[in-house]
Amino acid sequence: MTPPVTVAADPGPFPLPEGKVALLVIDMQRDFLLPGGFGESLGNDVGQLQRVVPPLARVLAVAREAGLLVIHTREGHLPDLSDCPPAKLRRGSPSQRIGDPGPYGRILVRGEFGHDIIDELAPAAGEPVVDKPGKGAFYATGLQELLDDAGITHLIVTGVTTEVCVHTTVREANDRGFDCLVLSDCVGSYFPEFQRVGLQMVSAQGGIFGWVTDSLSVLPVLLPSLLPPSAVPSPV
Ligand code: TIU
Repeated sequence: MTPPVTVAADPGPFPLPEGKVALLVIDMQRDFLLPGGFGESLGNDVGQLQRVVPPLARVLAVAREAGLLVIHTREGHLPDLSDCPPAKLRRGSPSQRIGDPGPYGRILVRGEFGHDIIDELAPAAGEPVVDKPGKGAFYATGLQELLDDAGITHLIVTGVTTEVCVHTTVREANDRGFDCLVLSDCVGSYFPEFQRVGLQMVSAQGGIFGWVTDSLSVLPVLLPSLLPPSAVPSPV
């Protein structure tokens, strides 16, 4: 059996075993990325998240071409908010709360325009979209079963925000035995400091709950045809 290909990462090479790797795209929703949405109502600079879109769109295209399972997630709630804990509803002092009417429909409510994924990263036909009421993608969802049924053991993790839903999901995945590779330029935070430290937290202590690399490192491994000709081993 040939060993799996690996991606250079921090703190060490991350294996991509054939047929066992999925791309997870976390919460790339209008409510978090567009001006006027939930993210901005919390007082955040949504421009900080926009920079994730071009590299993530490239990774998404290559992952599809390479035949990886692509899974999208969306944070949000039922229209009656029965799945939203009162503590989450009350939290902070946003100008608009979950369920309030906003420029893109009711904020973080399933079925509303703002709850859906941005056009640039729209799920392709057949790609699972996991709706989650929490920050982590495993809590109160079918993600674990979906991954187990597909034989997935390794996750390439992207999306927003680095220190909230990406961190929570990677920690949940790690506790469930999945190996996670976070792509630094394909995850985003409203706070540059949290982005930097959040990524360090993942791979510190010998990869305490994951690995970190960037899209330029992973793309040619996913699709060897993207390697420059000089890097392709010549046949013997
Ligand atoms: N506020 C913030 O940074 N994030 C969230 O509320 N949700 C996600 O990270 N998706």
